[in-house]
Amino acid sequence: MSDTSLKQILARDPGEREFHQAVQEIIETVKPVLDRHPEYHRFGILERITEPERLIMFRVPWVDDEGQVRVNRGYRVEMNSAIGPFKGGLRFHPSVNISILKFLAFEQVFKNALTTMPMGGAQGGSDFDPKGKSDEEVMRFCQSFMAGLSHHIGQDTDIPDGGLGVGAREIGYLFGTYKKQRNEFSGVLTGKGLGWGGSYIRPEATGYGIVYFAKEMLATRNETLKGKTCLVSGSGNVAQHTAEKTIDLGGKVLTQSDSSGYIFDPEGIDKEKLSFVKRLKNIKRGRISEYIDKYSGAIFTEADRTLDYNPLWNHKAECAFPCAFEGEIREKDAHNLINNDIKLVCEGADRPLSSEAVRIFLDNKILYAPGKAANAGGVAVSGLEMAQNRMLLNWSAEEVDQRLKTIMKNIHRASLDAAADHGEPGNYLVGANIAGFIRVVNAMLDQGVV
Ligand code: NDP
Ligand code: 2IT
Repeated sequence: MSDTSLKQILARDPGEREFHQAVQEIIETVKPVLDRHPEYHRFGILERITEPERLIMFRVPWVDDEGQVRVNRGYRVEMNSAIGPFKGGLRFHPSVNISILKFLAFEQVFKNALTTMPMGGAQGGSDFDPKGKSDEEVMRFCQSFMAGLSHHIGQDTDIPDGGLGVGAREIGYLFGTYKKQRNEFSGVLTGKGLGWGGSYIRPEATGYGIVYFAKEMLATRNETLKGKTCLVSGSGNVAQHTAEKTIDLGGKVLTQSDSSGYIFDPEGIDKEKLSFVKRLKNIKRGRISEYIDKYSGAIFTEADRTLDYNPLWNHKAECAFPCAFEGEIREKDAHNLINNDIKLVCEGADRPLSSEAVRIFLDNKILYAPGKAANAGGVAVSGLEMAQNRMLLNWSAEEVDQRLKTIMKNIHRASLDAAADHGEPGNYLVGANIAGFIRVVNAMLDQGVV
């Protein structure tokens, strides 16, 4: 692809910063593949793969507890269905817009391809902020959101799941509305409750998978997580289960955070303390600062958005797992981590590192994994949930966990092999992008210009 056509792709949607960054990264890293395959250019692969197959946008009106009418926006970006029906999460957060969802959906295409399961890529969501809303408000919002979305999805068409701001509670309300509207009990959503079609280990899968991936990375240097100090950001689904599996494997977790700040516990967050965090965030829906009221040895530091670094990443540790939000490790954070002798940086969230931070870790030969490889365990177990729904049965937790371990091992191997094959040994970013890209592109070529 020439620079001119990249410019043309980007110029079509000016201002879509997040999407442009994701496209540019893929195009740069898959260049060795493009050079080997001139037919990709002839069949317009890059022009097609960067254009959503369908983009749905709808009004989401709902009534708050004071009787006021509120209006949010709902979206679903159906990016690519070359290898299977559209599949990917939903995000409810005030920052949600088309650019962010196009970036997430674009990443999802390659992430899902890495699992080798038949799942295309999509992402959706709303600019609704669940924080501070009552359960009833969240329910009314979810019902209206699904009323707008239900006619565009289905178990053979598009299967959403949760994501940032969308957990078990929201999936329950969304599923209830879909079932009522369509008169159909199907596997249209994943992340369902265990008693009504959900899979064991789906809530844990993203975090557990991240740690299984990190374990594989460390093994390439004959190391393990045992005794390693670890910084984990976030305190939601991904952060909690990343911390849990790290503790299981003998690591020492020092931090958790939310949008208001972070806690540092020099003695380590053990299983009991983590149960407190889970209750605090999942049931009480409280703030992470409340941790220090219970565990006085820990310190809380309030978030300061005027800083160009995050002090969470300035503690000495061997492993870093950013599991909260995009762009949370910037250039200065990367330097701070390296000055503190970091060994491994494994992305739990979707693109939590700035491009500069990625470059710094790669230049310094730090073990670095991109989210699309490391956090693919979540969507992989969603795929297993779909398989179980089709068979009308439930595998045991042990069976799902075993399959998850194998999938993460395979993604790790495929990323390393693709990196080595294309002259970048040990570069998981290049390897994951190429391995995912090749699978999707081969399917697109087989299916003609559609
Ligand atoms: P949750 O909503 O469960 O948790 C999100 C966490 O991030 C919360 O602790 C939240 O704090 C914190 N957070 C939100 N915004 C900011 C911010 N601006 N600065 C700092 N912290 C912030 O979401 P998940 O754990 O599910 O998702 C986390 C990341 O992982 C996202 O990037 C998501 O796309 C990605 N992901 C999720 C998967 C899943 O299966 N759930 C699968 C793969 C990727 P607060 O409580 O204050 O809002
Ligand atoms: O970003 C992600 O991979 C998810 N939010 C999970 C998607 C899914 O369909 O399980």
